[in-house]
Amino acid sequence: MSLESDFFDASGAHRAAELGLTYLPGFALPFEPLLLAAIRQVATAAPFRQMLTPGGQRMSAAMTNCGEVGWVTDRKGYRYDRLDPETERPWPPLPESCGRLAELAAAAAGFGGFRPDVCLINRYEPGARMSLHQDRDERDFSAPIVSVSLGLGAAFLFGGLKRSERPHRLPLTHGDVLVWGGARRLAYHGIAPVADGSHPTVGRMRLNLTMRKAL
Ligand code: MD3
Ligand code: FE
Repeated sequence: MSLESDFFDASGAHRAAELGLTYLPGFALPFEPLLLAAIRQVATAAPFRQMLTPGGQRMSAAMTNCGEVGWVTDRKGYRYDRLDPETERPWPPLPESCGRLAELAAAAAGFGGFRPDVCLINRYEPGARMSLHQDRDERDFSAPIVSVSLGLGAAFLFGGLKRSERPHRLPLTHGDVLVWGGARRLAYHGIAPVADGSHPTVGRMRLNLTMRKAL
């Protein structure tokens, strides 16, 4: 059996726990209207933009942030910044609906009292992807990361602590929530190119929210 097969079969929950993540299928569905309204509001104040990597490549996913800080990348590097470099103003506040969802999901995964201070929002149009990387710009790796997928589905690539480990492929769909904590917090991960399609409420895109404690 290949490493990439049937992650979410009958034994999926067990496999997920082994890998240091908690999969909560459909957990965000009751929050969908609140989340979509929140994303629209954030994007009005801090528009989605395709940032430049330190190597000079334009990212294919467009991003924005809300919260006390926002994750940014440019020729100078990756970092969290209190100001949006596009508007030179603070990022819009983290909507209450996002904070509450993150706290509920983290608690369901055994991380009580999680209070995110930033939500990074990624927007993938068909063909956009995110190559394998680690999230290590946060100060405290003991805090979990809560991720919410909306809109078009995508294959999530979940590797090990070394880039050379072959990643598992996990299909993520609208409303799915994942909580990453513990040993796998620093695992390599990415998103395979998003296939073309249209989601009934979100349209021709995939949206991903990651709620984090950066400070
Ligand atoms: C596993 N986003 O924004 S979310 C990112 O779907 C990012 O847009 C992807 O990777 C997306 O940095 C994946 C799931 C995720 C987020 C953070 C993680 C998985 C993670 C941190 C550690 C391990
Ligand atoms: Fe990441």
